[in-house]
Amino acid sequence: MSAALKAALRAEAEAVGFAAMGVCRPDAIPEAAGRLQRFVAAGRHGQMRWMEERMGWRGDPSALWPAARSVVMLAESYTPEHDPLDVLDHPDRGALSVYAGGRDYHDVVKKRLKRLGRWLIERCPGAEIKVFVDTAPVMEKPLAQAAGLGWQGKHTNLLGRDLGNWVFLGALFTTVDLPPDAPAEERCGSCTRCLDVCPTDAFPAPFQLDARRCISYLTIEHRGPVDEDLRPGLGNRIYGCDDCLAVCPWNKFAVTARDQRLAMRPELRAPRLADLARLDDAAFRALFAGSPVKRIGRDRFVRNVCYAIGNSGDPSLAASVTHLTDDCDASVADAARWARLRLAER
Ligand code: B12
Ligand code: SF4
Ligand code: SF4
Repeated sequence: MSAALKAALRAEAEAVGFAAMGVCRPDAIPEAAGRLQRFVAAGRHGQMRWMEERMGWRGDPSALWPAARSVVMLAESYTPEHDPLDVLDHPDRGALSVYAGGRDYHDVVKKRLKRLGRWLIERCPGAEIKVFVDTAPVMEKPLAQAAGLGWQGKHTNLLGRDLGNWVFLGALFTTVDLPPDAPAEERCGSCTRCLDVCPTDAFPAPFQLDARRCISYLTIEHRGPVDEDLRPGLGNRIYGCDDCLAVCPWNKFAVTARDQRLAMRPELRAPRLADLARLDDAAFRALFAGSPVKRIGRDRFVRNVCYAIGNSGDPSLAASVTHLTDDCDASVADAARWARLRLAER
């Protein structure tokens, strides 16, 4: 175990652009497996059936890769320069979540992790590494807390005293034995801002989320029509949701994003819903090339745009969904008909 190696690794992590680094042991999150099991048993993962697979690995990093000796957790800041909630006051515009307005963080963070991993291997011949961002069966938030980066707030995301909550997480597992950091303590105190602001009441209790009610899940992960009861709560949010993140008081101290590729493209800050309703497959792919939005495909995206138009309260927008009422995609057609009906009711 080398404290000097860890200090040099931390300096390198900062040099390649990460906002923070911490280390924990692979067995540092013994409570996570049970919490994950309860989350899945209660059905809170909705259609994300992949969460039911490889639960043993997800809940226990030492089962995922028994040779790993250390888990290095990294945070990449994407703190926005604008107030992401401003667009909610413009119902003829679509609100895209900040993380989706720039380059896909999966690519950006993974490249950085690989660079850091190569640095470590060069200094420790024979060492092995594996890097993970988001999609692997790894519980990144409890690991980041165990590695001292910050704590899981009542909104369930990781936040830190100097980091705020606008951070992506990445993990570097390694066979190198590095001294662990002390886990971070929870500092939400009596604050409940994130719980109170949630438009769809997605928190059954502090620190717990029912993904089935979360707009991020409904607009990104959920296939098929969204329950009619939940559609009004979406407002004009057409990809993800930032409300619970944006109100957190710890963001006052947040480090700013260093990688401008993650900054929101100006044309995606408040795009006109009427323009988005016209996107065909090719235009959708051209607009969202390199962005995480492309992952959901034109149909789910336009379905979300129709819900937002239905929620706009602006009857002049009804004409922009007329051509979609007989769309090849059944969810788009259903959403367009719903939007017209809702606007006509006004
Ligand atoms: C599935 C998933 C989702 C789902 C479910 C989210 C969720 N909270 O579980 C949906 C689609 C809704 C989602 C949404 C978002 N996501 Co997401 N998502 C994930 C993913 C792939 C897995 C998370 C997971 O394991 N959930 C299962 C539950 C059981 O885990 P958990 O939230 O950690 O649950 C803990 C609490 O419930 C807690 N707990 C339970 N009871 C109690 C009681 C007490 C007292 C305490 C202290 C704790 C506690 O213990 C559990 C285990 O630690 C991770 C990437 C990864 N591989 O980890 C990204 C990740 C969590 N997502 C991320 C982001 C950015 C988002 C969004 C902000 C995107 C957006 N703007 O729309 C939203 C935020 C919504 C929210 N309020 O959480 C980032 C979060 C970064 C951060 N700072 O934490 C991650 C880490 C991806 C990444 N690599 O950066 N996401
Ligand atoms: S992301 Fe939005 S819908 Fe989901 S929990 Fe946070 S405020 Fe609620
Ligand atoms: S808004 Fe308040 S309760 Fe929610 S995560 Fe931030 S400090 Fe914690």
